[in-house]
Amino acid sequence: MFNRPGNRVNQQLALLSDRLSEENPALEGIVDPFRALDRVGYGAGLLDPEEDSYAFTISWWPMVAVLGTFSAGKSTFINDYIGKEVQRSGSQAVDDRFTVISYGSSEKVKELPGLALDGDPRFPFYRVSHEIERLSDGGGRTVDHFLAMKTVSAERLRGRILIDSPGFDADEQRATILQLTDHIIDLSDLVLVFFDARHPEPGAMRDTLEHLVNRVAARNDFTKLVFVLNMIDTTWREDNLEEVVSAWQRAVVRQGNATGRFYCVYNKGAAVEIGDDKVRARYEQKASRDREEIHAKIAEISSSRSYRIVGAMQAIAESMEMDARPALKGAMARWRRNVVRADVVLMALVIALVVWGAQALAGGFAPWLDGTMLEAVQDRPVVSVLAVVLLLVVLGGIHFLNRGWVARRVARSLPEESASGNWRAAFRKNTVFWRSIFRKSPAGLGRGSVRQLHALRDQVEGFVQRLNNQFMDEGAPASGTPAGGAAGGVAGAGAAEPSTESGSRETAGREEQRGQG
Ligand SMILES: Nc1nc2c(ncn2[C@@H]2O[C@H](COP(=O)(O)OP(=O)(O)OP(=O)(O)O)[C@@H](O)[C@H]2O)c(=O)[nH]1
Ligand SMILES: [Mg+2]
Repeated sequence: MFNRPGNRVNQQLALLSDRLSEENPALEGIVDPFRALDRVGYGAGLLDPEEDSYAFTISWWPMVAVLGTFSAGKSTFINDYIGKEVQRSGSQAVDDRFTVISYGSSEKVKELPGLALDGDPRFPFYRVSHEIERLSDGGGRTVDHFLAMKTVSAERLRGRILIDSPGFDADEQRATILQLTDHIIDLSDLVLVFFDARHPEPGAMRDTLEHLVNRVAARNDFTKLVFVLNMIDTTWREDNLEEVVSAWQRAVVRQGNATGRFYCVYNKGAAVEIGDDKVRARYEQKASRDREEIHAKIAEISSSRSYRIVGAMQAIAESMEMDARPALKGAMARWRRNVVRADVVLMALVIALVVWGAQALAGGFAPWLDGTMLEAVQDRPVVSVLAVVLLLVVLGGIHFLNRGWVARRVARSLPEESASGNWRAAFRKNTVFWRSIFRKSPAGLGRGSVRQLHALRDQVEGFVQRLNNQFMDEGAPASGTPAGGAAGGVAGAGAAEPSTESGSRETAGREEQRGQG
């Protein structure tokens, strides 16, 4: 009602705002334009104010997933990157679930159950538990079996999420883990696939290659794939790094991926002692150069994600005006045409029936024409009025039944989920019984709303400027290089954001709301 979000939605947006001010201040102010966009969506019936916000259809925090074979040093790499012992590491298989690591204000690592992720629209795991329950191989497993969350105060976690994963082994893995892996690859901006230089032969990494490499290759997402051969220190005695690397690259390429980047690194703290000074210098140089490039890639995704959020907001506003509005108008026209047609046919039938009944009652048309029946009618005013009222009720009833039938048929052709929201619910809002079938403009999407959408899009332009300034000011400090692809981020604005599992958007309104503003 009144185009305001429900309490829960309101709180979640406030939370989002808070987190942005802490981690990505350049984007903090964009929550208000999102709220304004939501108001138009609520008014049009495209969004359910109790459940939805356009802000929830976006993954706000860029995500880096670290996947790969068992004990390949994934957790060690993550700890080193963050600069804190966030994850346990060990020579045995350690991780059996995905750990989502994000920024928190506490210096100590805080562990939260996976459920914490599920209810939080800041994360791309929002509402993932329904999905997990559906997928999980019986036994009533919950989201906590598959996902954990850790937060800690670390500069490199500001404004981004890292995901550590269990070692990849398709045979062993439950279907749910595999599905989650797919989900995570979909949502991630960058996927680091770790391999172990101790076992670079194709057999040892078969599952990883088949599942991870193939899957991503099949989705044309190559650019976000980074292949990392870790623990190269272990090859120092043979000093055959080139051989190991090329065998590994061949195996990856054979799996259908020739476009991902390849890096070779090792972790100094965990490495074996490299006994030869020359070899050590060479290895160190290679590893530190590659490590820096990986870190730069991680830094880059934050800026491009920021641009994509701004772009997504513009894309939503545009889709409301250019897609939803014309589609609703078209649906309303079809509804109107078919209701009128059905009305004419059915009402003609009823009237024909009445005429036939009248002449049958009088024994032909003559008594009606010469006035004898009219006198008889005038003698019985109550009955006559009742008859007329009855006729009107029947005709009215037919009209409203037609409206309902036709509306249901037309509604079925409209999607419930789209970038601009639930078109079906928005259409239903236009067909409630008190709205005339002759209205042309969709409820809540009149000229006033369109002007508002334009104003919002203009306002968002300002954010692009602000982001440019921010990333230019930042240069390439701890957080890395500014986005080379910044402009590309904006240009790619139309590209659909991976949407979170948004629940069904049921019809929002019985309230008629014209374009507010
Ligand atoms: N030689 C060497 N050992 C490493 C390196 N990185 C990690 N290790 C060791 O390898 C073992 C496994 O490391 P983890 O970081 O736990 O590996 P992981 O990929 O997270 O393992 P899972 O979570 O069990 O799949 C640990 O004993 C680490 O100390 C490296 O660069 N060189
Ligand atoms: Mg691990």
